[in-house]
Amino acid sequence: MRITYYHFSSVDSTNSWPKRHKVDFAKDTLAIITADEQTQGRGRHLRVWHSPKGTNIYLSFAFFENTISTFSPLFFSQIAVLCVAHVLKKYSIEAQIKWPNDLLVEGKKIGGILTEAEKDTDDTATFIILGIGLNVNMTKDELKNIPKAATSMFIETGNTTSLKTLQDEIVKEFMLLWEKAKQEGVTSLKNEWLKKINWMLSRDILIVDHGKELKGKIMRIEPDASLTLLLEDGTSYTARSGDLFL
Ligand code: BT5
Repeated sequence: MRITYYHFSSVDSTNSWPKRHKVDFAKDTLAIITADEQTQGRGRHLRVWHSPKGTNIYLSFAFFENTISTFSPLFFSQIAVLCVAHVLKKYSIEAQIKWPNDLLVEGKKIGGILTEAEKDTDDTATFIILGIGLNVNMTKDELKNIPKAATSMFIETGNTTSLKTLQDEIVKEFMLLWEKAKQEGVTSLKNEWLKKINWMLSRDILIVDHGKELKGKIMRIEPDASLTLLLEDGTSYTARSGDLFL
């Protein structure tokens, strides 16, 4: 697959930019969009992703995947989160995955994945955008602007990290995992994802799914990332998306 890089010193969002330029992308090309800052960095459900200049990774992979592919957008999201976890490990940072795809270090968020997918007009391909936000050199003071507990590689290791090196490592690892999935199938990657998320089993949680608030204990998390809760009234509920509060 050909790779085309787009780098911006400033962009609204590395996910929004490829969405606007979708028609310009070739079907056999992987576009990698990076930026020094995002002026409208987004989390899920249009939440703000804090994206100060020159201090963090803001990177999106954008590509077309044939609709008959066995790799779903959600599976790519699992690859993306594992990829970042592997790269963090090279810097001696042990990250946990919080459902569905947050990266935490001891309960504090260090990164997140925003996965978006649009069917092509002729319905033969899906345009997938995987946005990775990773806090790299953010200081304690800068992290104070984030409403929830957050951390950065700098806070965890005491060292500043080259953004360029880190970006190259993320791209390399992502390509490696994608190739592995093509060669060996999805099972081992999904199992690794499950292993990294299994710490959440039996936890009492609250999920907000499509506006509904559900309290219960996590009974199962499946390889396809669906999560089953045992609710307080004894019934069960399976969620495929939503916000989870521990
Ligand atoms: C996510 O959303 O965790 C997905 C974040 C994806 C960001 C990347 S950056 C490159 C690409 N371009 C974009 O525009 N987005 C992607 P969510 O699970 O909804 O979490 C959002 C919540 O995380 C916010 O409501 C804050 O509480 C918190 N937050 C915001 N900025 C943060 C940061 N820099 N570090 C840690 N937590 C943050």
